[in-house]
Amino acid sequence: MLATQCLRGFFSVSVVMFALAVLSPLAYAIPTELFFSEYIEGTSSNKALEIYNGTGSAIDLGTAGYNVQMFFNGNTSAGTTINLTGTVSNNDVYVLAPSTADVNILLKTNQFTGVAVSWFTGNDTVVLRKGSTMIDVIGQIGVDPGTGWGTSPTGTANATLQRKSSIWGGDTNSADAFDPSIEWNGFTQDTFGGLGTHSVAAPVPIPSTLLLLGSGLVGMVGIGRKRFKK
Ligand SMILES: [Ca+2]
Ligand SMILES: [Ca+2]
Repeated sequence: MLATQCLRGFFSVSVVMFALAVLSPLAYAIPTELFFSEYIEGTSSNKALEIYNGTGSAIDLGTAGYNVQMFFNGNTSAGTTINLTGTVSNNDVYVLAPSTADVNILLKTNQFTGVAVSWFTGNDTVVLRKGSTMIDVIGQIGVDPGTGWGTSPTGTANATLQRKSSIWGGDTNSADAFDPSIEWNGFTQDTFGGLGTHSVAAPVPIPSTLLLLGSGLVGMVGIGRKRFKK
C-alpha cells in the first residue's frame, strides 16, 4: 500500500516537474547593445564599418544618439565624429562608408560620408558610442601601432575583419592591448562579399531556465531514491 502511494507520488511529482520544464518557454540571452560586426580597410577609399543589431528590437540610431569616432595615429582626441541616422532593424546591420568607396561597398551602405570626412587607416582606433558612452572599440586609444594591430589578413591594415559569430557584445575597454585575432576573422584586402549581413551563434538558455530544468531532474531523482528505500 505504502509502496503504491510512493509510486503514485513519484510519477505525479515527476510529471509536474517535467511539465513545468517543458512548457516553460526557454528564455535566451541575446545581445543587449549594438556592436561592430565588420571592418573594411581596403585600397584607396574602400573603407566600411558594419554595425549589428541583435538586441531584439529595432533601434533609431539618431534618436538614441549613436555615433562613430576615429582617433588618428595614436591621438587621444577624436579626429572624426560621425553621428548615425536612420533605423536598424533587429537582426540586421547598418553600414557606414565613404561616398567614394567601391560600388560593391556602396550597394550595401546605409549612410555615406562626404569627401571632407577623414576615414581610418590601419593604425587608427575606431569607436562606436551611444551618446558619450563607448560601446565598442577597434584598436587602442592613445597608441599608434605603426602599420596596424595584428597581421593581415587578421589585422586592421589592408584587410577585412568580420566579428566572430561567438561574440555577443562590444569591447568597451579602449585602454587595453588590442589583438584582432581574439574576436575577429580576417580576410584579404578588398573582400566585400560579407558586407550587409551578420549572424551570431545560436543562443543558449539563460541560467534561470537551466535552473528550472535542473530542479525538475533533481526532484525526480530524489523522489525516485526515496521510493526504492521503502
Ligand atoms: Ca592613420
Ligand atoms: Ca579593448
